[in-house]
Amino acid sequence: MLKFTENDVTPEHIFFQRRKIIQAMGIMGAASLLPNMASAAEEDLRKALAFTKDDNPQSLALTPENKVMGYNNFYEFGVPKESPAKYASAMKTEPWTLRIEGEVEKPMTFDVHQLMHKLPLEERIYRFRCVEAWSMVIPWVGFELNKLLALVQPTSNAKYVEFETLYDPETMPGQKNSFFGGGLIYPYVEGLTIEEAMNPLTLLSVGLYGKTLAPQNGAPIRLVVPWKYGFKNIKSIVKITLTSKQPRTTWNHAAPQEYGFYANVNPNVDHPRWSQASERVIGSGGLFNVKRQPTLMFNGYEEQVAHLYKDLDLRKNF
Ligand SMILES: Nc1nc2c(c(=O)[nH]1)N[C@H]1C(S)=C(S)[C@@H](COP(=O)(O)O)O[C@H]1N2
Ligand SMILES: [Mo]
Repeated sequence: MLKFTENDVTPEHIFFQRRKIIQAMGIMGAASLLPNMASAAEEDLRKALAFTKDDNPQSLALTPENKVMGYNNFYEFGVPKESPAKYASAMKTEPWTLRIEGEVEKPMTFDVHQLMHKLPLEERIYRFRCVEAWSMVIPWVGFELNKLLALVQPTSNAKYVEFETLYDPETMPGQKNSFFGGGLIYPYVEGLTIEEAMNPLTLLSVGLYGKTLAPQNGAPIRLVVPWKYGFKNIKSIVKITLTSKQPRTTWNHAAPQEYGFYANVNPNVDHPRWSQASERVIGSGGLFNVKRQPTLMFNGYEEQVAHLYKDLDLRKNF
């Protein structure tokens, strides 16, 4: 997103086709730089979860699981869309603790695997819209963030919620090598207002397609805010801090004129370098006819979230 990379302009069908050709030729590409990290990547070590099903009342067409797990942004594991699936299995996701502190009555440290059994899990089938103008529909499994925040009891000074990804350059090559990591500053950080964090749509996800998250999707726990651009959906979270001031966020810091704090999906406010009026539907069509569809205001969640922004100029606060 920061640099105008090939990924910004490669349509998915070309991407998947090219990957097949590269695989067929037996060329490892960048993997040869990291010989011991690629081998376990194809194995599915995900565990089945117990959860309440989403009836999918709008009959959203799900993005195929292999696309959800094979076309990713997780710059800690490289910028190309296929890199996270290759390298993220090096990340140690067990044990995993999640620390919650700051403007709360009861700062706590949770063992995430215990947490997954403590809070009832539900499936949420949500539209997902990346700022790069592609979209998916993903059956997440998780719990509402507000349920977790209730346990730590935010104080009246809590106006924002800050999230932080694991920092471990030994297993996250993008944190060690700035070129590999897309030039971002790590750890990756994100933030929401307290009202956004408390909204019932806002999910902490621990799974998708009925199983625990694959590392490339942000195992063991990541944020899902379906009315915002994908980069707000921070992965592999180790710390949540409630604050009185608006936190710094990774993409806003990298390119403030292109990526705002709010990052609400909005077809009427274009990215400086491309239109946001429509989107490419990942996994749709055949090789040469990937479907484009109009982008919806707040990604289709206007009814649930528009009230949060009634006093805000969405053009200025993009
Ligand atoms: N830590 C971290 N979280 C991240 C990113 C990242 O590079 N690092 N990329 C973001 C972007 S740009 C998108 S579109 C989504 C992609 O999530 P997915 O790969 O599970 O579809 O993750 C978001 N969360
Ligand atoms: Mo994204």
